[in-house]
Amino acid sequence: LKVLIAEDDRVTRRMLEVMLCEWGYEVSFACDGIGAWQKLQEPDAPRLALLDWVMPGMDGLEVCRQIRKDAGRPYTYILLVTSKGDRQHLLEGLAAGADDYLPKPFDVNELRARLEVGRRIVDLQNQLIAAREALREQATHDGLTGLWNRAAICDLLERELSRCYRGGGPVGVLLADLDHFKQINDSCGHLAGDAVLRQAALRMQAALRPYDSIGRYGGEEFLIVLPECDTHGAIHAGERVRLQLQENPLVLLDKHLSITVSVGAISTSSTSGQSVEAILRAVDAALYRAKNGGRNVVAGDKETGKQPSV
Ligand code: GH3
Ligand code: MG
Ligand code: MG
Ligand code: MG
Repeated sequence: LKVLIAEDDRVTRRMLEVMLCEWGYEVSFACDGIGAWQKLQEPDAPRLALLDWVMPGMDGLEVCRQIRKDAGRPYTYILLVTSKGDRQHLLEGLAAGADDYLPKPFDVNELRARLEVGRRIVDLQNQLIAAREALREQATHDGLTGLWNRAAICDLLERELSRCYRGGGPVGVLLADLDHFKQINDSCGHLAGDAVLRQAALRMQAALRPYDSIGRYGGEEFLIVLPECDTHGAIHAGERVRLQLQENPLVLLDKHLSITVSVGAISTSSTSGQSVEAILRAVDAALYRAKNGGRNVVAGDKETGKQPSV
């Protein structure tokens, strides 16, 4: 664990360095408050800080206050180490945002024990951050394919649409549905079906541009949002998705398995000012036409007509 030692006295700094290194901490230094403040704002800053109170420039108390103002960052555990040992100063230090307070001269074992307390708090917060990230991932991603889930891709579509209607470029929308997928489940089993879904999802994602988004809209249906994409571009992107599957058979238990996809492809450039619901209805209708057109087909808007590709 990284620890910042902010101490203007060279001898004390050196003494702390030797001890902390021996206890297994990775040490960095500041000789004054401003240096400490800067070090604690760096991207991979120490999460544990030993601050002296009296330092030139900015004192330890001011450093505490500044750090506590910055609520967006991971928590920094601060141990104030100072010759101001009376109760009044202790209260002032804690009020400024210090977590703990150790008067000089200090007992070496006490310093070590108090640093361990700080380490526990930092570890605890790391666990909380990891749990929060895992929850966020679960809330927005599909567990099977790792793509955006339905709620997340619909949110994304809504954001893109409002950007578009505020004067941005058109948004293309694809709805891709695997053809005769039920047969795979029926003949190879549900687990094999899951594996096919995962592989098909990766294939489709690979056919898109980095700033396009794909989510699992339903069982074997995928919604794709294409920023800055007109009707022609949407059909073109749909073709890329379709060909990606047609030309790269999936591998299942060492056997090749051909699977195709039907795609509805529309864009706001031909359906302006519509709600998310209307856009979803339009792309669903286009998908329906693709299925009726024989499957393994991309179909566009009613206005642009069916665009059979095989
Ligand atoms: P079509 O070409 O008309 O789209 O035919 P289809 O068989 O693909 O479509 P249908 O809607 O009849 O069947 C979809 C199947 O997808 C039925 C359902 O059991 C299966 N399915 C949905 N979600 C999952 C899943 O998470 N895993 C697996 N293995 N199968 C799923
Ligand atoms: Mg299907
Ligand atoms: Mg179906
Ligand atoms: Mg379906």
